[in-house]
Amino acid sequence: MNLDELNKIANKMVAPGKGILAADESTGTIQKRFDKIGVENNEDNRRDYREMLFRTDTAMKNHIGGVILFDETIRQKAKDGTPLVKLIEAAGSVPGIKVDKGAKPLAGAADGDTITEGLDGLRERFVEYHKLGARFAKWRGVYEIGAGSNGMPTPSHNAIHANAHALARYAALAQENGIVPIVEPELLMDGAHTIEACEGVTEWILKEVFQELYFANVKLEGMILKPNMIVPGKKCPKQNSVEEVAERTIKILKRCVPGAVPGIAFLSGGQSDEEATAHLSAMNAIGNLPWALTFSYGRALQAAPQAAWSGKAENVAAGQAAFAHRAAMNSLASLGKWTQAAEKKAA
Ligand code: 5MM
Repeated sequence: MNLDELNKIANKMVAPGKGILAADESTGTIQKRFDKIGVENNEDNRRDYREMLFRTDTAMKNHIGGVILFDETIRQKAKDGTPLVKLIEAAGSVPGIKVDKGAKPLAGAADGDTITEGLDGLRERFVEYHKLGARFAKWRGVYEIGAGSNGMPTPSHNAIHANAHALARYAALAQENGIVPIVEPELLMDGAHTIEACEGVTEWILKEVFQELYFANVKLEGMILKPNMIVPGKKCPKQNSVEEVAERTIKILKRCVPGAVPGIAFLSGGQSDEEATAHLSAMNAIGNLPWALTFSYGRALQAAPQAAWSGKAENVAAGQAAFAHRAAMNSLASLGKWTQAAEKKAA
């Protein structure tokens, strides 16, 4: 492992004004997205859609430091035969790969507790992904606040510990193979829990993750953290202000994330496009942060281009315009400079 090289890649991914495009939907997840816009979920449509995004020059060159791909996509070629990975590299962005195999029910735990699988054979898969062009990877642990079953609320200590351990084993294997690990512990915002509950559980999760990263000898300078923001559950009657979300998120991150980590790139987790942008901007406006603070959004970057494209070749320009707009707004947010006025002016 060359730590300088890993650190260089990580810094490129979260360079000022840049963030990450999470385009790593598995076939099942992209099905849900395509269902909403009436597009058949086949290999050609998945290729055409992602080619449209990766050929959006203004967004890719100016605002997207890295793109997370799914196994199928990292092997796919554009219509003209150019590998999709080459389109990303040509834009000056870093190609990455999702390597986890999804969250499965955790044996012996309450309903709702999961463990993310995919460690078996991962060393060999990293060797292949590196040859295919991946320079960073992503693994997502998933946690849900809930009543659980048999009187056992979730997430349990077992789920928090098991996922932190798996994230650390994955991250160590990635670094061994010259690949920057994105470490993604996601506390879901489904449910009716309060912002206080999200804050308490997220702090516990992050403390456990960084403890396990330490035990696994993961070098913090060569990784990126992809956490949830501190937000109330979607069904919570009290929805807190943008400022409160920003202040609570920064407070917890400062408690848990060492300054040696080059960047924190948030997931959007089901927030609306504008909410995700406003929250990120408010956090960066607080300033004086030890890490770059940016986006690694899936839905909050892609919902608009998906709707504009709707699977029609004649809508490619509209899809690209919608993607360029969201990327530009989130770029401003990563600098703490997004405003409602900018949102409306550019729309
Ligand atoms: C883009 O969606 C990613 C892949 O999900 P599946 O493995 O379930 O298909 C997902 O991991 C994503 O990278 C993160 O959750 C962030 O995406 P959002 O939409 O929450 O910003």
